[in-house]
Order: sequence, then structure tokens, then C-alpha cells
Amino acid sequence: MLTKDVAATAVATPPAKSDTALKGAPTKTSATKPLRIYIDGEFYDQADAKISVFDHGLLYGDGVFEGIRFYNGRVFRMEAHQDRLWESARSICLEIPISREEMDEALLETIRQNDLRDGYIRQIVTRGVGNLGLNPVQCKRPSVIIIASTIALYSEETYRRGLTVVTVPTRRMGPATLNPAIKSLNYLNNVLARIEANLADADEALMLNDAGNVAECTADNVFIVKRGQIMTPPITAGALRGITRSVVFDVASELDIKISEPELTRHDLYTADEAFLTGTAAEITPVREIVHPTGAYRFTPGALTRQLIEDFAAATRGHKLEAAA
Ligand code: PXG
Repeated sequence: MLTKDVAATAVATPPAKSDTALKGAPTKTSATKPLRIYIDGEFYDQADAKISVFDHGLLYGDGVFEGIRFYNGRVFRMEAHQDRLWESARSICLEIPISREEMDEALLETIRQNDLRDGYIRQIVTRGVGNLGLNPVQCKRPSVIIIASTIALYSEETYRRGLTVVTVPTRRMGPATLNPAIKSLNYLNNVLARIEANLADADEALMLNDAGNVAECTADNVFIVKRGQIMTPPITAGALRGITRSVVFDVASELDIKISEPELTRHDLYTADEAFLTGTAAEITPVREIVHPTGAYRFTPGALTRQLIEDFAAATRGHKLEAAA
């Protein structure tokens, strides 16, 4: 069984070789100053950090991003995140305008500029400025934006007690629609699921794919534990190849725990011994309950509806709707 201790070790162990140390990083974390934000080679105060309204990242969600954590002055799995960023970009024919080395240095410099030792980096590459047509051919130069900030997602209490997850009606897009393996700026699919979770007062949304199998949550991968084995849906089910997910694979193999990627159904989740979510923001968080019913979109009965009800009732009383005998 994967205990919480093991889960915590995965992110708290002395940094793996793959983590990237931040040279000259400060010893304290501060988040009171305005952020310094990197845009295309320059740093700006957050109030001045702006991009064009003609950027296709805004107009069409055309671009890619990464969310990365750094702990105690070390960027967690930076190489894996950069690999995924470059793969996402390649998949949408977006050429990142700087080299891997320049990106790594820009990322580390953004953390330094903000005097942070623990926090979160949002790295964005947009298609760049174009016109009001969606054709990306108009966009001559992609933009790179890097934001480093602090992050607090769930309370200690939540990490201990676990999350409430609700199965939502919005399905995770299939690979033939917009491949969920691409970490693109087009997150509306996930945002809709997130809204449904909010309506149901749940902490996260469990998204199924078009086949009705489990895909993932809105920003996390899903895992279950059954009879001492760990299972998570395959990437082809509509899951992002999560970096935290891959850490769970590494830890499981170190601990000799069997881990597999079968298609999973809601039945498998309902009958699991344990369940947890993984993600850069959520790290590894237990699931407390999976609820099926979703919340309601609420309407106030309107004047026209009331009118129709009354008229209909009047008509039935007066038999107006029936053919005259
Ligand atoms: N699925 C989806 C759809 C995600 O967006 C994950 C799984 C987990 O992957 P990682 O590599 O993080 O283990 C993600 C990650 C945010 C935010 O602010 C989103 C993510 C990560 C960090 C921040 O919405 N998504």
C-alpha cells in the first residue's frame, strides 16, 4: 500500500539529480514585494507586465505552458518540465524562440529576481501577435512569459483528510479532438469541469473520457490502490503525462510496488482501497470521497414560464386544447 509517508518522500527527499539547483538563491521566501515578471528577455514589475491584446494566446488560447514547483532553492524536475514544454510546442507547430539553455537560465533568473526559495513557476509560450484571424501564419514571433510566485493550494488539514471528488458531466477531450497530452493554453475543457465541481461543492472534478473510462481531474492525475497495487489511467485515456505521476512510478519501483496503467472505470474507483491525486500544485493528495451527483445550475422561475403554466392550466380547465366535439 502506498502510505502518505511514501507519498511525501517523493517530493521531500534530498533532490534527485534531475532537480536543478538555484545558485545564489536567497535563504528566505518573500512574497510581499510586487512580482518581477519575465517577458521576452526583459523583467517587468507585475503592474507593467503586459502583452498585446492581439496575442493569439489570448485570442485563441494558442500557446503552451508549464507549471513547475521549486523547493528550497531547487527546481523540481526542471528537465522533465522543459521536455514536456518543448513537446507540447512541437505538437502545435510552435517554435519556441529561445534555446533550452536560455529558457533554463531565464527560469532560474526569474526565481532569483523574486527572492524566492519555495514556490511555483508559470512558464508560458504564446503564439504571439497576429491579426483577428485564427491562422497562426500571421504570428511572426512567439512570446515567452515566466512568472514565479508563492503557492498555497490545500491546507494541511486537506492533505490529511483528503479531497472530495465529484464525477462531472463534461468529458475529457479525446486525442483526436485536442490531445490532452498537449499542455496548451486552451484549458476550457478543464475549466468547465472545474465549474461543475464548484457547483457540487467538491474539491476536484473526476473527468471521464468519451468511452466512459476515467481520464484525470482538472489539473491532476488520478491513482487508485487496490490489493497493494497502484493503478492510474493510461495516457491514451486522456491523461496528461504528469511529472508528479512519473514520480509515483519512480517511488513505486524503488519500493517494489506493482504499478500499472489499465483502463479504469468509475467502478474501479468506487471499489478501490485508496485513491489519490497527483499534480505540481496538489503534489500528492489523498481522495476522501468520490461523489457522483453533480450540483445544480439554478434558475429562478421566469415570468414567461409562469405565464405559459397559467395559460396552459386555463386551457386544460376550459378544454381549449382539445378538438371541439
Ligand atoms: N492533468 C492536467 C490536465 C494538468 O493540467 C496534471 C494532470 C498534473 O501534471 P503534473 O506534471 O503537474 O504532475 C496537470 C498539471 C494550474 C496548474 O495552476 C495546473 C497544473 C500544474 C500546476 C498548476 O492550473 N497542471
